[in-house]
Parts: sequence; structure tokens; C-alpha cells
Amino acid sequence: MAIQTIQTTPIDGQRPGTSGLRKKVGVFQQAHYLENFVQSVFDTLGDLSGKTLVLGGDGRFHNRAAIRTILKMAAANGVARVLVGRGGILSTPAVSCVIRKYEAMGGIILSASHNPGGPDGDFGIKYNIGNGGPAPEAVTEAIYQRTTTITSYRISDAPDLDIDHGGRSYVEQMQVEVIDPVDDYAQLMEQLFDFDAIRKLFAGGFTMRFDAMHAVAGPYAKAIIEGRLGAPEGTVINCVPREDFGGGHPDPNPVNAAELIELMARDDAPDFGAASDGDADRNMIVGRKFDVTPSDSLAILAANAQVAPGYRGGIAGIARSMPTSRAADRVAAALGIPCYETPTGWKYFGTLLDAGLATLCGEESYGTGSNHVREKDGVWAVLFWLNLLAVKGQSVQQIVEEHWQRFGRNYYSRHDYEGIDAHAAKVLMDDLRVKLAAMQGVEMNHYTVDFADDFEYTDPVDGSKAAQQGIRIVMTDGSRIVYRLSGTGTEGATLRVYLERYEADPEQHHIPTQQALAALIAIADSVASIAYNTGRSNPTVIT
Ligand code: G16
Repeated sequence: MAIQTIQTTPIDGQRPGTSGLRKKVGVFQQAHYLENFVQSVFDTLGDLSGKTLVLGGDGRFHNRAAIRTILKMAAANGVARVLVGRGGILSTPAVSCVIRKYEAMGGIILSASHNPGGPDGDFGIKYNIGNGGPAPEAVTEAIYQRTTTITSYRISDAPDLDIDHGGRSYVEQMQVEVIDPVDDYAQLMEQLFDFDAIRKLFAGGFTMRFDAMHAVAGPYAKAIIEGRLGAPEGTVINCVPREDFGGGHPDPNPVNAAELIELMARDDAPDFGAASDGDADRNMIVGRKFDVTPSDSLAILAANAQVAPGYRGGIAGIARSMPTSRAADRVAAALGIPCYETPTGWKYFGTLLDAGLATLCGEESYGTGSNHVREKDGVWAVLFWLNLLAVKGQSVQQIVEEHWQRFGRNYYSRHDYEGIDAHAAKVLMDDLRVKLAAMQGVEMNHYTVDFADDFEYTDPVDGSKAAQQGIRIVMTDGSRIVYRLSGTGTEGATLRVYLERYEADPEQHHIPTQQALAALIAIADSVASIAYNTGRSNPTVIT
């Protein structure tokens, strides 16, 4: 075995987005592409001697090849030890859990999350720091800067390692420990939730369907929900991770998880439905004939946190991304705790969680989590709901409707225009920015604009700043329209339009969502000239 230094030149476009570097598989397969990025990560981290790294991914196409390369590069860069999930498998929240448990310096996650996989699909890589969470902007920017000046990378010429069986081996001086992907995570879940109560729920005939969408949540959900909690076999479906996610789009929303939604709409539907995404950090919660929005899910878990043993002592605060509905704010106000509003991206929650300011966090994009790890966590959210259902003895619908009665309902929807021309998207956002100053007081469709701005954030813990995080038009009654460009897509641009309206009157809580938001939708279209700018008369996806 020998360590080789390979000459290379910078490759354009390696700036990480909302959550790491995501590109088409073909881009990652180009000579030196992955290596340049990984070497830039190692160069940014500095001295790696004596340090432990965690490594794993969601099992998508190119996962194994990337793991082989990264192990050889880690060894050549002086890393002391790598904990790698068996078969290269570790969900994003499991990486976070393992980093924290074994006090690793950080971890490398191979995933493009909810983006489709396979040879023509997407691949991604991101670095998580020692608190278990995504590297903050300052670190990802330093990595990017390094990719622009890189001239060589180091790699061992050792043969490929067997990662399909547990145990220890060596690459150069570096110890590699192949770990069970599920064990550490399952132990953590057992500490947080009342597994006895959930076991009794299933023993009493409660029925559930968890759609793992052929992605990495499968092994976790199967081992915990069927294995440890006694749900009947078949409760977890599509549970073997496949390199192409079975050809599907592993994004748990009512559009992409249509099979589950159809099942849950039947008279004989299970009591509870759930799904998660490619790397198991997102979740969708569904009742019988009843979808729960991610924003409501966050608010409901926060309002009922004391049902779970891990949160019995109360929660210190809630954090939500700016476009997420303000349902959680009402809960925070009732509990007398703060609610923090951050830019989109889980990385912005890290400092709040570390400082103990927030306990629960959530995003409209089907992400919910807490201070147990530093990533959003799909299986965690589903277990929290199971704990809640077990304690309350009510249906999903009853729990949500009772919540609305107490706090009011925040009607909420997101309209996505996917794969639009990147220049057209920029023009649309630039035009909106120009209009902002003149919008205050303007009346449209019975709404009056209270203020309009481009969201800026100053982290209350470390003072770091983020600008241009979404254009918001806020009405005098608190209704909102928010426009953002996605930071996770790999083709053209995706415009997201977020719509929210608050309704206190329980008599008005059962209007179909798109109808309840119709006036705001019309305003959103006309203010941004969406059809004109994008050439699209309808969104690609409505959630
Ligand atoms: C990532 C981030 C999330 C963010 C989501 C959507 O999720 O971790 O915090 O809400 O992207 O981002 P965008 O609207 O920019 O596409 P994931 O599940 O893809 O890692």
C-alpha cells in the first residue's frame, strides 16, 4: 500500500447549496470530481491526526464507489479512524447520532436526500461537524474556496475494503470499523419515547403503514416499528434501500407518495400512515382520509411534547424556517417560550440547539427534529406521533382538529415551479426585489400589505448573518406570500411560492386548502408575473 499524490485542477460549480453539494450522478463520475471536493473538505478541516470520522449514505447509485474512494482518501490524509455503516448505509439522522455518541470530529454523508437516484439521477455529499449537524455557511464556503484553488489530492492505492460485514480492518494506518447502521440510533429512540405505550397500542390492534419509498429509512423503520415495537410484518413497506429508489421520487409529500395517500383515503385505511425520504430525515404524517401539514405537525408535537419521556421536562424553545407556517409561534406563545425564525436549511438550527435555546425545530419541507441529534429526523417524527397517538387514544384527525380549535388554523400551501429557466427565475426575483419598497399599504384582493422585504437573518448565538433568504409579502391580518428559489435542485431553477392564512374561527376550519388560499394565490401570481416570467400557467407540484 502506498499513498499517492494526484495532480488535479479546480472544477467549476462545487459550491454547496442548501444542504451540501448535489449534482447529477454523471457529474460526480467525472475524473477527479468527487476527489477534488473531498480533498477540499480535508484541507479545510486541518490536522486530522487522531481524529474519527463517520461515513455513510442513503444507498443510492454511486454510494459504494464514493465510499471506497473516501476511505482511501481519508487514510491518505491521516484520519485515525472511520466508522462506516455496514453496506455503506447510514441515514442522515443516524450519522448525526453516531458522530455525537462517539465524539467524532465530524462525518461525511452521501445523499441527495429527496432527489431521485439511479445512474441518471442525483448524487450528493455533505460534511457534518462535531455537533452532528450540517457544516455552517462559513465552513461550506471555505470548502468551496478551496475547490477553486486545489492542485492535488492524496489517495491510498490500497485494495477495496469489505464494508458488508461488521468488524475492524485497516487502510494504511487508519482503522475502519464497520458498524451496524441501526443499533445506535434505535437505542437513542428508546430513550426518547415510551416504547411500552406504543407496544400496547399495536398489541391492541392499531394499524399503520410506513412507506420507506425504497430508501434508507427502511432498515430503521423495520427494526424499530416491527422489531422493537411489535407492529405486524408488512407495516413497513418498500423497506429495502435500492440504488434507484425503485424508480420513484423519494420525497414524502402527497404527490410523490401517492400510493400511500390513496391507501389512506380508503374507508378501511390503516389508523396511521407515514413516509420518509431518500436519507430518512424527512417525514410525512397522514391520518385516515386526513393529511397533516409539516407545519401543523411541528406545532402539534410542540404543544404535546410532554407525552414523550425525552421531553417531559418541557421544551426551551421552538425554531422554524421562515417559510414554515406560524402555527408553531402560537404554541410557543401559549407555552411562554421563544419561537425562532431562521432561513431555510437545517444548518441554521445548529447554534440554537447547541445553546439550548430551542428544543424542537421544523420546516415546511417535511422536516421535523429536536436536540437529540442535529439533523431533521423522519423516523423520530413518526415515533413521536406514535407516542402521541398511544397516550391520547384519539385519531390523527381528532388530534389535529382539537389543536386547531385551541390555537386556530394556519391554512398553508407551497406551490413549486420546477425546472424553470435559471435566468428567468433570477429576473423574477430581481423584479420582486425592486417592487418591495413600494408595496407597503397596497390593497389587493381585500388584503392590505403590512410590509414586504427580503428576509435577512442574524444568528442570535454567533452573530453570523444571512441575506436574501426569501421575499415575503406580509398582509395586515398576518397572511403571507413568500417567494424563494430552491437551493437543492440540480436542473435549472425551482421557484417556491409559500402561502399562508390564519383562521381563528372553528366554523371556517374545513375549507379545502387551495380554496381557502385562492385570493392569496391570485395575488402571488400577479405580483411576480409568474406565468409571464416562467412560461408556466400552473405549478409542477402543490403541497
Ligand atoms: C434540505 C435542507 C432543508 C431544506 C430543504 C429544502 O433538505 O436540509 O433544511 O428545507 O433542503 O430546501 P430548498 O427549498 O432550498 O430546496 P433535504 O431533505 O433535501 O436535505
